[in-house]
Amino acid sequence: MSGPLVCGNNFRRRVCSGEVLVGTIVSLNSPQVAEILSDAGFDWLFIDAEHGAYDPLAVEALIQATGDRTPCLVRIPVHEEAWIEKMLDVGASGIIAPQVNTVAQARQVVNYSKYPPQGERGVGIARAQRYGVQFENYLAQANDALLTVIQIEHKDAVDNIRELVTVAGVDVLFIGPYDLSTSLGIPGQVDDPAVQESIAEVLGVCREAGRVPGIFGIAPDTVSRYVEMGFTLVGVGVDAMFLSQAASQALRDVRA
Ligand code: 3PY
Ligand code: MG
Repeated sequence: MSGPLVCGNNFRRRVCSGEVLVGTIVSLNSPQVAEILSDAGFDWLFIDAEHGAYDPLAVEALIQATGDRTPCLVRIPVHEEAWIEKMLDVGASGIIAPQVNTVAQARQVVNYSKYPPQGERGVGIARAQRYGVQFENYLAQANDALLTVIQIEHKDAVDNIRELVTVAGVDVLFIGPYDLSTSLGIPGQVDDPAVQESIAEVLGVCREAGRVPGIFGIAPDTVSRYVEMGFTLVGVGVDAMFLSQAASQALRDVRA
């Protein structure tokens, strides 16, 4: 059968080898925007079905728009079996589970993300296996090829970080600085020392444990600093903000 499998792009191996990979958040329900971001050369796209107004078909259209050139990780809105398997079935290269604060939550996310024997992911005909045409191939490689990312974005997760890094099947511990700041009672103040100390602590524990640390930032400078600190799977900016900032700047420049 011609054509590569969606999950056969070795993205997980690149992530797990500690390569610095730069993505951006897709929040708009526009295949054209996803295509533009893919063409811009991002290493991966962070499709945000937690905050973005997406149903599964919308996510499928975004992934199709990238032509499977750019790996897409989908942030699920809830840690539910149905969301996890649907997102993997429409062709995500992995899932990002928000607000994972306990080992039990992390294990549940892994369980729904992996076919037996590693987990209990359900099986159905879907785009990810070219609608059944590559069914056996896909089943044979999915556990190895798809990423499972958990978000560390609550002070409880920071408190539990030494246990969270031990959970088998979790590939990346990805910090959400904004929710972390909220859980510390200082919403949005991501540069506050309390937030930055938690970020440094999570990074230190990930490195000791040999786990891949990820993080998101809005400004390129911030994300460059995170890369210098040692984060490797990073997200910079949000599609809607790129549009609004560039549009406002163009208008200001002409009016000036
Ligand atoms: C946050 O900062 O809370 C995020 O989830 C960004 O990924
Ligand atoms: Mg968050």
